[in-house]
Amino acid sequence: MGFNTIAFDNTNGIATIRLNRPDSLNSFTSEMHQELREAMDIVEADESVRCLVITGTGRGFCAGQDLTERDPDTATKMDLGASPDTNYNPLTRRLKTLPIPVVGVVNGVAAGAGASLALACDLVLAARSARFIQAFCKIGLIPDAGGTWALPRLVGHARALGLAMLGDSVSAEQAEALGMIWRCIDDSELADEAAKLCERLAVQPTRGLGLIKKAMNASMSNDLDAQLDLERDLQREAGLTEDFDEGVAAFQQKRPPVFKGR
Ligand code: T3D
Repeated sequence: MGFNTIAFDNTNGIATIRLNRPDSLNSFTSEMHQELREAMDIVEADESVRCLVITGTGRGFCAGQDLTERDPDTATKMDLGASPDTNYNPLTRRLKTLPIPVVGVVNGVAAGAGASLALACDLVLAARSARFIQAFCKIGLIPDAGGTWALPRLVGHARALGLAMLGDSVSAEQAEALGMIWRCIDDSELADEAAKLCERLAVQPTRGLGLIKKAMNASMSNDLDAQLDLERDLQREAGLTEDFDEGVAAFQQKRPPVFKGR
């Protein structure tokens, strides 16, 4: 695939987007956003993809917006609302609504919108040496790309405010303890553990996992009645999948199920 700022792979039901600007810790440029849109188009159009991985090359996961694309001296102020509108928000929305599991493999520092990108993933594995930094406050900005939505929901209001207002570095171990990520893994084991996790996810009942994701995300804003109604509707949908039939048949026949993601 002819990308300059990312690497894209699609093998055995697992698509991988690797941010690939290691010299600037994989910070986001306009070009990278364009390439991410193209990669997401491929993922969304390909029904054989049953798990998406987002990771980074080198010692960083992603250091947020590439600040060399911003001019502090410009007399005409840039509209910084346009950047989320065009680039960050669509990406976050696409990751949150993608009906397959999205695994963030945080290989190194995740700062600013890079931290928000990690938190927009469904399951996050981080190398023990990785760090999460809400760097926005250090340059007078606010957490974007869904950061102010994800953080309080993951770690609670008080911690979210502390992290966002101070911009302190949170180790992967602390992130796991805070409930910000799924697991912190020794650096030397990250690639293997991530591969194992994704291989496992890619043979699960994909449509069921997509519906679980939809229900969990909706629960963030639904009241109990609305959520119960949604569970009913999604269960109805899950019950119509081939994988549900296969799961029940395999249970009754005392054999391992073979799910096709349909
Ligand atoms: O503008 C909009 O579109 C609005 C939306 C904004 C969303 C945002 O993400 S705002 C937040 C932007 N990000 C930051 O403020 C983080 C800036 N980076 C850092 O604070 C540090 O680099 C880190 C804490 C992430 C890592 O520190 P460290 O010491 O491990 O590495 P380093 O030496 O600072 O960085 C290594 C290289 O990457 C360095 O380049 P050099 O000197 O070797 O040529 C550094 O300049 C470059 N780099 C790191 N982050 C960025 C970057 N280059 C451009 N933009 C970056 N964000």
